[in-house]
Amino acid sequence: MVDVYAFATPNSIKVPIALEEMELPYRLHGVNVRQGAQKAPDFLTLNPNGKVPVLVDKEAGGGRMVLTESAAILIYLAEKTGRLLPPRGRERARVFEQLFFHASALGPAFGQSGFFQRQAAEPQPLAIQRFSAEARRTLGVLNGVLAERPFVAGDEFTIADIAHFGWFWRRDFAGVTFDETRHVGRWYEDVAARPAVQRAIAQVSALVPQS
Ligand SMILES: N[C@@H](CCC(=O)N[C@@H](CS)C(=O)NCC(=O)O)C(=O)O
Repeated sequence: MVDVYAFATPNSIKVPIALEEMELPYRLHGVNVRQGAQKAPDFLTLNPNGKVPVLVDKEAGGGRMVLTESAAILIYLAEKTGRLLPPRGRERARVFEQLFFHASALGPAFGQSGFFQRQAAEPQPLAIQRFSAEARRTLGVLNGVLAERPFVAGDEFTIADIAHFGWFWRRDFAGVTFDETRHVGRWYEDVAARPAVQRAIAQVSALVPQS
C-alpha cells in the first residue's frame, strides 16, 4: 500500500491513474491547493517545494521512500511494478523522450498559459501571448507525433501517455482546445475511456469540497 498526496490537478491525477493502471493499492490524501495546504509546515516536510503530487512508499526496498515530481513518480512506479515502461532500448528511450518533453516544455507552457490568463493579479498581455502560443505550439508538436502512432511513445500505452493526459484533462484552465489537433483529440478519447483512468478521475474529483 502506498500513500499519495494530491488534489484534482493536472500533475496530481497522473499518480492515481498510474496506480489504477498498475493495480497497486493506495491511500489518497487530499491537499487542497486552492486553500494553500501545499505550503503548510507538515506538508513541506514531505515536499519542500510545496507542490503536489507526493508519493510515500513505506514498503520500498531500503526503507520508507518519499518521492516528488510526477514524472519521477511515474518512472518509480513503472520500475516497481514492471509495467507501462519498456525495459530497455529504443522503446524505453521514446518513453523518456515524451516524459521530458512533457515535463520541460508542454506542462510548463500549459501551466503558465493558465496562470497568466486566470490567476495573475494584473493583466500581462505579453505573458499571455507568449505562453498561450507556446501551449498551442507544443500541442501541435504532439499532434504530429500522434498522427504517426497510436500512443505518444509508440504502439503501446505507457507512463508517457499518463503524463500528457494530466494536462489535457485540465486543458480548459490553460485555455486550450483540440479543435485544430484532431490526432490529440482521438488519442485523448481513447485514454479517457480506459476504466483505470475513469476510476482515478473519480477519486481525485472527490477530493474537491462541494460548495
Ligand atoms: N514539476 C512538478 C509540478 C507540480 C505542480 O506544479 N503541482 C501543482 C498542482 S498541478 C501545485 O502543487 N501547485 C500549487 C503551488 O504551486 O503552490 C510535478 O510534475 O510534479
